[in-house]
Amino acid sequence: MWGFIVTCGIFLVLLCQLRLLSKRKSKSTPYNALLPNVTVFAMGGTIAGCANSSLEIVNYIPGSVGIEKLIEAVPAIKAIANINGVQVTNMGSENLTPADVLKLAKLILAEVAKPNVHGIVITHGTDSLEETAMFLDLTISTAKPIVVVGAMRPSTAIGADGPMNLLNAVAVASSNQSMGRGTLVLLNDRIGSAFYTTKTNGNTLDTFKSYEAGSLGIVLNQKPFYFFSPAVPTGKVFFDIYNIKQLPRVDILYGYQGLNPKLAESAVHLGAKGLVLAAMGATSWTDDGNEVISSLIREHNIPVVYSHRTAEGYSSNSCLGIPSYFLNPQKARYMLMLAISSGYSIRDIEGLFSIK
Ligand code: DAS
Repeated sequence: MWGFIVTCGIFLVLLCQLRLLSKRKSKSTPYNALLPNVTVFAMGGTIAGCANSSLEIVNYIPGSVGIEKLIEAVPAIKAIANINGVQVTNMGSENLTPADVLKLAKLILAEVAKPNVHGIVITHGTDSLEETAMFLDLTISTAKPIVVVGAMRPSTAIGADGPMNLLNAVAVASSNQSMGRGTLVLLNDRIGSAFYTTKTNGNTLDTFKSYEAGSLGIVLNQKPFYFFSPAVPTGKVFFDIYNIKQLPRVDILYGYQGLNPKLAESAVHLGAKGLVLAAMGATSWTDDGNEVISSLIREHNIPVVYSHRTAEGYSSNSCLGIPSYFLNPQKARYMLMLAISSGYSIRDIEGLFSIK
């Protein structure tokens, strides 16, 4: 009798092990040599967010789901590429720092150097997505596709946009048509350049736009369609970050009626090595504000970039400092940080921003 019970027990344990093994096997789909290899770096954000109801799209916890689960939630991905998921951080992107972005860029540089890696996807919160995308566009010199993707609804929501955005991002990163275009931003079926695409709306699915440059293309049924041949923004340069250990502090000051000119002084006293102004109109700053700016430039020889608080527009050279031309403040800031890190003079920085 006891022999029979023990035999059954061993049989049941073996059965569970087999089921578990088969489940585990189904999770890690076998490598397919016919497919491209795409590495997905996960940073967190709404795409990895969870709410306590499928109706909730405002109150949720970003960065709750790991990259493995995000990939498992879209089995169709494995028919497009072999995926290697890397969890770098898992947080709301408002809390990412330049140090996090520098670390990510160095991980990507190492990954794109591998001959068997065809493309890169970065899953990211949308609030500061355009900043990370800009930094990667200025530091990852490769023809391989680099695609930054996010979502405007948490993964638990009805009609969550994350799974389709992730699927499309992998499709874009796997396509030869995406090569030689710099870092790309993909949400809501649209492909935009990292250099010009910005978040225009705090809530809607179609929030990422580049008003002046437009989209580069769209994705339909996991196939990218581009409006132009591969090209990169006029005058775009690359910065070598291999020896950069820490980025300098550069702060952004917002322009408004009666702005406090002393804030610029405080920023410099608190360690800013450069300033970016979100100026009114093209490059308008108050007279008393400009007096402080010009004394800071004189006394500290710091670069001050005049960008614009307007969603669109062109900050030309009719200002005290360095006009940002088409770049918005948050994008101009990373370009200025990299220029300072690379030892650019103020005159070099003027040339960097000017679109010939
Ligand atoms: N949770 C915010 C973020 O991480 C918004 C988002 O991802 O959509 O940026």
